[in-house]
Amino acid sequence: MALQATSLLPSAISVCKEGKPNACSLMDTSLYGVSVYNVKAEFKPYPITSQEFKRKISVKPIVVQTVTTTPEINQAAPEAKKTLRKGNVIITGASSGLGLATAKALAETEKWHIIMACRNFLKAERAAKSAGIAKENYTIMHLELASLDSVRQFVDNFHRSGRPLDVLVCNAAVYLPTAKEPTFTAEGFELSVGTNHLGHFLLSRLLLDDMNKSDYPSKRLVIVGSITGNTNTLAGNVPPKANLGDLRGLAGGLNAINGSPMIDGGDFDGAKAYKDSKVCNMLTMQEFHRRYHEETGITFASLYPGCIATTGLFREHVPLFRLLFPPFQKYITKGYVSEEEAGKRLAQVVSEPSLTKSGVYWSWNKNSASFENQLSQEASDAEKARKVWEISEKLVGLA
Ligand code: NDP
Ligand code: PMR
Repeated sequence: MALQATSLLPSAISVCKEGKPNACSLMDTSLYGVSVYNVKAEFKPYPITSQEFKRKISVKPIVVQTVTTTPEINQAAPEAKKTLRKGNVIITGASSGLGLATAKALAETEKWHIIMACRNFLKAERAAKSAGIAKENYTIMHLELASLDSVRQFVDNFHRSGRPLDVLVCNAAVYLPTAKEPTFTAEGFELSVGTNHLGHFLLSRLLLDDMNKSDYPSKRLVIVGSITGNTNTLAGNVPPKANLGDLRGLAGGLNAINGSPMIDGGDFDGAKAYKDSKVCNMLTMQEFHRRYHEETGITFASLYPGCIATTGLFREHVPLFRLLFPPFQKYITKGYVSEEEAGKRLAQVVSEPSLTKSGVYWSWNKNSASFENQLSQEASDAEKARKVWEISEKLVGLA
């Protein structure tokens, strides 16, 4: 978590005092020789429980404070204009699993600079090192998606870095299948939908204009979806099934005080909340496409990368599940894919010249060839997508 990471940072990084933004200094620093953009979060790490949330809502807003480095600008010199500059891609949750594997795959091409947007700075740094990503190919920037203040702070820090933005990959996610009670983001949204959907919704809305302004030949916004949110598949029919209902819980703010922590207004179910969040991810991608593709030329895409049964996504699951899930997927469903292979798939959606079609949900067949997949009825419901968009923009303070 941010607190853990920042408390271990070198003393060269100054720490701001709460409520005293002027006490924050802008200074040049590095960790292990890599440029870092670090946000010091003074608040309690997320998630927060129902009781803590009830106490919190009467308290003053959370202040996220920042320490940044001198921007590392990577714009091509005018005389070098003819050579395609390196693309800049932000990947959320690049500290493990699919995000890390994608960062590695893109870095290996030497054509991309990866901004690893992560909540745990040291974990991200260790992950990048152990994946062998060369230090000139990545920058770590702090992002806690379970806090909208942190999302805004991340965007400010990114702007201060002076980099153009060419591709944004919304990849980070939490899955809480064994939780008995809901936990909440800083603003009091149920944690899975708050992190996986609302955090990314605000992030991508705030960064859309950056992609629009980029001079890169192919600008893309990729939001990672999943088969388990699609009830037109066997995997999507394993209970509890995704179902956003009439969105009454979302409209009520997804907290247990005004109503329900679930989008459909039902009782809390962690596995369903995750699947619902993935439906929101896929609907959001399509709504972006409808609203902005023609105007901006940005490619909006989602994907199911395959069942990457070994990732940290299942960390909260019971040990027996973690033991049996990989062989079950490898030998029974045959849906298993390694982190490396899944990373290559997502890297294709980021950079392959043949995958520029917008509004598509990509999947791969047994020979690892990509194809445009069919979303479930709910995950392709345009009216629902519009409503999710409109409610979400109110919840994140954009409307
Ligand atoms: P991992 O748990 O390995 O990766 C998730 C990443 O998200 C981690 O880097 C994690 O950070 C980060 N993260 C979680 N919460 C936050 C937060 N509040 N703020 C910032 N970052 C956060 O899982 P996967 O690699 O499997 O998942 C990546 C994506 O792939 C997800 O969108 C998931 O839904 C999707 N997916 C996964 C499948 C699978 O089979 N594994 C199948 C289909 C889709 P940290 O390292 O600090 O915990
Ligand atoms: Mg599933 C082709 C069959 C298939 C595929 C591709 C997946 C993917 N799963 C399949 C089938 C089944 N699963 C069947 C028949 C069962 C009942 C035994 C089953 C069960 C199951 C569980 C309990 N599967 C799961 C879980 C989880 O907790 C995972 C989950 O839902 O996470 C949200 C999961 C998954 N199965 C998948 C994939 C990709 C996941 C996890 C990740 C995700 O969707 O993001």
